[in-house]
Amino acid sequence: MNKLLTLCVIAEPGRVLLGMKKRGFGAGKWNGFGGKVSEGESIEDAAIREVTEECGLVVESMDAAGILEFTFEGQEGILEVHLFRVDRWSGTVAESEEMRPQWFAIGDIPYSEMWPDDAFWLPACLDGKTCNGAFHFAPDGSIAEQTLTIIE
Ligand code: 6U4
Repeated sequence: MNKLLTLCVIAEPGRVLLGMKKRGFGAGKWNGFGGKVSEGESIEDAAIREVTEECGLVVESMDAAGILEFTFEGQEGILEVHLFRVDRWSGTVAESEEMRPQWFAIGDIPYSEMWPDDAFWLPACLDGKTCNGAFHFAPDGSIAEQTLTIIE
């Protein structure tokens, strides 16, 4: 069975909020905000909950921006990551136990310190497009195979 996760891209014209993951899966990488969907929770509710837990902001408006599937050589299971674009929020950005948030200008996104798939879909996502894709990772962390469909 697929593991359901969320990933929120919090952006306003010219800049995007990323978090440095401090622990667990993907530690040491800049990433959007999200995590596992809990039992009985809707995917949208999970996305909104994770944003507040990880960076302190309260989502006021977001839209679904596609689904990305991640698989890993030699490992069972598929991570099914539901992508959301957050364009309105309230509250103030706060560091959490899990994430150190920081704003980046769109031209300064630190792709070399992010999951390697991000360089393929994040620019399109920031342009308001829908990204549906599948990325298969080799044991060294590189992308062995990929498909990506970008919908205007
Ligand atoms: P715990 O530690 O159980 O509280 P939780 O926050 O529920 O963790 P976590 O941190 O495992 O879940 O979620 C992983 C996050 O990383 C999700 O937002 C999805 C995201 N993610 C996973 N693979 C990714 C990839 N290849 N590219 C990417 N984000 C990815 O940009």
